[in-house]
Amino acid sequence: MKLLITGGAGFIGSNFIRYWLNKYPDDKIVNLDVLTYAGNLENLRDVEGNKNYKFVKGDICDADLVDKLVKDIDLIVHFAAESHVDRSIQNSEDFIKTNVEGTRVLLDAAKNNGGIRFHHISTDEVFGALSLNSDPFNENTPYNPRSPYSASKAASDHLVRAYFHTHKLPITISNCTNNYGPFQFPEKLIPLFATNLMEGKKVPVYGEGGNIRDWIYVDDHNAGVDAVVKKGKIGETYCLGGENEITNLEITKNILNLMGKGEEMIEYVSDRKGHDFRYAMDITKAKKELGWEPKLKFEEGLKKTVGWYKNNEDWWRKIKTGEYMKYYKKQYNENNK
Ligand code: NAD
Ligand code: TDX
Repeated sequence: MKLLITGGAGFIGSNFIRYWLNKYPDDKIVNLDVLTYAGNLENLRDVEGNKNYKFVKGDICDADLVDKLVKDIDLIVHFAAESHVDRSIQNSEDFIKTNVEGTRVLLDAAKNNGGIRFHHISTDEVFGALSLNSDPFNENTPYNPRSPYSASKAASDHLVRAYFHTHKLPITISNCTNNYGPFQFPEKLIPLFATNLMEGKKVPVYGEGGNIRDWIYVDDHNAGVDAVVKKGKIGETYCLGGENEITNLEITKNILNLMGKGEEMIEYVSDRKGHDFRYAMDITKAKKELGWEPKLKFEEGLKKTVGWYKNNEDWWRKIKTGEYMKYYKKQYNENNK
């Protein structure tokens, strides 16, 4: 099987490529990534020599390029997105371009080339925000996105379903909760806090730190996507999650603990605008229909992840100083001479 992975140089996409090539070593992967600030080829250094792996630098909004690339593809797994809520609050333009228009371009290429199997990676945030006592989201929860990021992801989910109903495109969608693990860009809570502490900086907790997220280890998410792709019903959506709700303040204390630091390193800062209070996912459908469930306990996963950031200072320091942008442009040009 030959797969087109979009956004494979980012956090989840790069972990997914590694996961897939390990599990299905005979499959071929083309990774299409434009290398925004979040795309980093160092995330894939260990697979770049694999004969079944090919990187293409390009934009998912480039219809001609995408149309050419999908010609001999059996499965598209679409990760590429602008993914950071805070950035979408500052400026939503790229979120609409990549998340909505980019998804439209990919869907048209899949449709115009014989109806290629298409899996769309989405998020729990499309469902809105929960209060403390409400039931977790499930596949039937009405959409109610509240940030420009989640609104753009919701729009893309609707488009994907529309291509199924209108054009019979063989699609599936997975909506997952907050991922954590190696190679996550240090703007997101867990890597930002771990790396700040290694730099001797404080950790900025928004508001009072009472907001709740459901965290899943990235390879548990990837196993879920694998299960949907192999066993999911065409046209269906599957909710994936870690069954692991925790407040931001509890996570912060866990990270401080793992780093041997005290609570004086917490800095309470202004709250995120429109900050969703709680996300949680009911994953009964994925468990029953796919036989999938998250495996790694959060305590263990967090320890492993913080340990990874401790052991990979070179990776995140180059990102935090901006050096990685120069380095990777140079490396890319050299590889493609
Ligand atoms: P990320 O920001 O780490 O990576 C995104 C990747 O997409 C980068 O490599 C970037 O260069 C690439 N990209 C962006 N715009 C592009 C374009 N126009 N053309 C080609 N490539 C482009 O994101 P992530 O955290 O790995 O998230 C991946 C996907 O999973 C996204 O669709 C996101 O919405 C979804 N998701 C993320 C989480 C999470 O907790 N991180 C949870 C649920 C769903
Ligand atoms: O500095 C911070 N301080 C803080 O208190 C940051 C960066 C975050 N937070 C809070 C905001 C959230 O309640 O921590 C929580 C997690 O924040 P993020 O790591 O930015 O993730 P979140 O906004 O929950 O969105 C993530 O999960 C769903 C991903 O970034 C999305 O791409 C995914 O769809």
